[in-house]
Amino acid sequence: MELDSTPVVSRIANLGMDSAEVYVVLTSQSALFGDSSLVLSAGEIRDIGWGRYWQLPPVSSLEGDSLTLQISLSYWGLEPDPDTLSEETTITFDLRERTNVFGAITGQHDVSTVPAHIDFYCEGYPDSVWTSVDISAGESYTNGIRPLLAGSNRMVITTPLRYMNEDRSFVTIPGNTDPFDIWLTSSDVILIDDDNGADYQTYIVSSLDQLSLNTRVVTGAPTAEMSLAAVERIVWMTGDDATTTLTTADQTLLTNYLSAGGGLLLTGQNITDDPANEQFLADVLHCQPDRDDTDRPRAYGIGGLPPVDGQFLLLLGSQGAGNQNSPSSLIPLDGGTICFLNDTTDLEMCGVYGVHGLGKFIFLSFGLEAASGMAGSTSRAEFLDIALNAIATDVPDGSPPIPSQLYLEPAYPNPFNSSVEIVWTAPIGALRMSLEVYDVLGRRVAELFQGQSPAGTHRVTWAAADEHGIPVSSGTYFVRLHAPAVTQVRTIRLVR
Ligand SMILES: [Ca+2]
Ligand SMILES: [Ca+2]
Ligand SMILES: [Ca+2]
Repeated sequence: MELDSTPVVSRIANLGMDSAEVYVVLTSQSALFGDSSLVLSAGEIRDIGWGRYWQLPPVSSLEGDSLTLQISLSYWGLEPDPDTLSEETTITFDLRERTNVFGAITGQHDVSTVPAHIDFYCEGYPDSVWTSVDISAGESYTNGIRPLLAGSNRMVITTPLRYMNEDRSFVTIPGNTDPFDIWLTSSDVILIDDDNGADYQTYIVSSLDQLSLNTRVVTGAPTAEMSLAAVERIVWMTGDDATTTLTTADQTLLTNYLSAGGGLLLTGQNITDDPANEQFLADVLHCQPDRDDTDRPRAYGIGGLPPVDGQFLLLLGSQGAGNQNSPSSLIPLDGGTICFLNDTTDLEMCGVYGVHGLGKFIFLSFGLEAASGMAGSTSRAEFLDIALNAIATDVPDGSPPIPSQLYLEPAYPNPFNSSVEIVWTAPIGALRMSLEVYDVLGRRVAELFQGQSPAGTHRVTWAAADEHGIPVSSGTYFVRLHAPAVTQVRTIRLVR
């Protein structure tokens, strides 16, 4: 019996001037071996199993353009043949092959590059960061120190709060330098999920989603490093937390944010109850504490006031968080205008709005997450729509118009059974581009388009066959649109 003569694929991962990290992966499983694993040796013996990477000891003293390794493969068979089989395999690496990415990250607020942190995850290492980079304004990046493995990789981009974070899959091709140019989407609203670990933010998120707003959720209070500069609107919720609603650092951050022209909707049933918040409430939100628990789960918007006119929030019911054990009341001070009462006859007040510096705020001494929208009351989404418009300010952001861009649409259907439609749009002005399909090992499977794309929307169907017309097997593939300074990838899955 003989071993499959080509059971290994190998990769150079970290190629320095005189050393290299070499990875080997077993990929072609002969029926002969069933579920068993091979043992692979190059100085040491390691059981690596099918489809898994194995890192050889670092190779040093590289010379020339190639590196040749002798690898012996051994198999201890139990079935059908109990004998040990072995075979020598030679792998030659082209040391000129390395996989790099470079690029820039821009967003509509900034003419220059956006400062962003990128974590790269490599195929075979989906759970640990392969390499990271911080891209500062005006810089691009080439990861020459730790090239990525060729294959299906992923980049997670953490951006300033004014943008949405991004999580993208992309394909790197051995020997290529792959460009990325990422255009970030602005966040419409920042939700500060400061409910001390509870899940009440889900009620607010679902309502913001109904309004089709790009919501960036920050878990816990923002750190000093998270720049609120040019963030237009914040919803800050403290849930039923009673001990750490707003820290001194939070108060400073909110004060500076409002002074600079931000818009704030602050909501929480115990914010006024903490004596540590009293000075902040008086100086910035123009109110003072009243009772810590009114026992009235309702809020009536005062007629004629733009932020709340005619609204009635019911803080009971299964469509809300059901967490209002202690809605508080407050008393407005100079500069604060009352906007919510918790009863139609009583005059206990539970909402105030006003300005501080250049900014606008609405403060609710109850939890908006509990507003259920039931029994004819105003829904959370309706209230948020009105409130967020009321606190919107004109933050100057110098936005240039969004340029027309090449765009690869999500594939449909996906997963697909026999064929999939790929759609892209191209801006005015002929662009030379390619549209190709790659497998998870980074091998090109099919070319769908090559040349100058006319402006407009274009469609092409891929019938799940390779360049020789031979059907490809089930699995994950990547559609890659590539043009100067543009690379976009869509993941598709073939299920036969
Ligand atoms: Ca939470
Ligand atoms: Ca807090
Ligand atoms: Ca309270």
